Amino acid sequence: MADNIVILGAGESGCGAALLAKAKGFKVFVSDNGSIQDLYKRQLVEQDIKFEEGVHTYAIILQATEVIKSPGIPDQAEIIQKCLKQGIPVISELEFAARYTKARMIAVTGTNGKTTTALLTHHILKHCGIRVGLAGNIGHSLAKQVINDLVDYYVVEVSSFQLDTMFQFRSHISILLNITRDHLNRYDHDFQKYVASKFRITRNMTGEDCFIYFADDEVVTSEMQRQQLEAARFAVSLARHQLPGAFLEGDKLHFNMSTGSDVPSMEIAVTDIALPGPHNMVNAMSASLAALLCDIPLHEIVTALSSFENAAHRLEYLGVADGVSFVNDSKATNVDAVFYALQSYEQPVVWIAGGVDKGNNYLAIQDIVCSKVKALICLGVDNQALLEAFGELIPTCVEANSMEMAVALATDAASTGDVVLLSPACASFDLFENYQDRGDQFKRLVKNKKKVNSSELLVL
Ligand code: UMA
Repeated sequence: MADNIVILGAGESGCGAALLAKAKGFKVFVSDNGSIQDLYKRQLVEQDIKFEEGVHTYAIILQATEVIKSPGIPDQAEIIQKCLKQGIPVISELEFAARYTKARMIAVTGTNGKTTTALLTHHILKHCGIRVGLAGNIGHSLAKQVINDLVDYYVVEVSSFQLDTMFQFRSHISILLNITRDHLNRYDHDFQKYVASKFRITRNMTGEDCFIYFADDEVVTSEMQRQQLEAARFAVSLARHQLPGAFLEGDKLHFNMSTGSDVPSMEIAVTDIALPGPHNMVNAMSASLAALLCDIPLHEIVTALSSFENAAHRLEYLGVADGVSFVNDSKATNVDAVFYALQSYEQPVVWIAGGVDKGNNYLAIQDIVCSKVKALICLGVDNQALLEAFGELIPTCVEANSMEMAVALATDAASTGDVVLLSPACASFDLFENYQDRGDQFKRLVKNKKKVNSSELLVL
């Protein structure tokens, strides 16, 4: 076993890994080439863990018997390449943490929807009295939780960055929601490499484990044909009935846990689910299948689904002002997320979009934009790509260079019954600190809108 652990990056994952490594008696050194947040610095000092910041001292790092890398550090980083060249294993915090728990793992990945699905799965299990932790990309270190290890299950949201350095990690239930183009700068702009990264979620699964996947995603299903999957498969579909699995038909979700078509399906009404849009039906079916596989009775799942509150900035309903609904979807930083958002509304949409374009292909959402969007407010420093894609197609296209201006223009463009949707398709770093800041500014402005009758606003 490795005895000299070096941790690269002292954010949530690195700090958690350091605390666990220390608790397990390893010699630990943490190196961060930026500045370490006070919160994390305090935790390291309290546990007497040695660290450096503002630099990676190669002479110390290359003494490691094992390196735990934060997901934000790319494999191509010089320090990682040097470690690998010297034969030092480089693993993720999740890989390290999983060695020290006997709890069952429910791992959730996908390009979009993984946070909602992880939250939903965790909510259902918790609602039913199961001892369950929530960890991973969602923002909570798994390693930190494993120190006391007080639960029987962990729901772990896993990003491709984390999967890339996971080798022995075995999940008992894996959920793969979808795979679309994202983060390709970390994958040599090779989509297949990103697909392979996502499929690492099935690595080490045995015949006793269960793989829940979105069967309508052709990227997922064609890769499944190339992979040797031991785990039992559960299909989720909006279009077809496949056994075993879940599918949407009319206003009901149907669940069949066996391959026998003579067994009547279990049903949940769409109206029992506190989330809008077909993509959320996929999330709800996936989370419910995971819960059924944990032997949770259907009626308990229904109660939990109806009481679920999603995280902020994800199709977050802000309420109605002057007959117009406002929705904050600031987390939508790619075109697929916008597609899902637009799919969720029947009413005409005033769409606020824009920011730092990560190479978006707007053609992919042209049809749905044309059918739903009556006005586009381009919010960004450089709105060229959006204007080129939609300038000729949408009746009203205007530019804004602040959230204040965007909300004012959107309000002017909207009529009673419309939805004003902030769903940017872009990163936020041109005008905002991050997507949370962008969403919070939007929420604040909607709340403060002078013409708003404040009693009409539901959540702010
Ligand atoms: N750093 C170095 N050397 C480098 C580069 C960075 O030391 O060469 C340091 C930075 O100075 C910083 C630290 O590494 O202090 C940051 O590491 P990190 O970015 O991995 O941050 P963590 O706080 O550990 O957060 C990570 C995930 N971050 C990323 O994947 C970029 C968090 O996901 C996750 O919540 C957390 O671990 C706990 O598991 C965030 C994310 O943006 C939310 N994820 C991406 C996404 O959802 O699209 C994948």
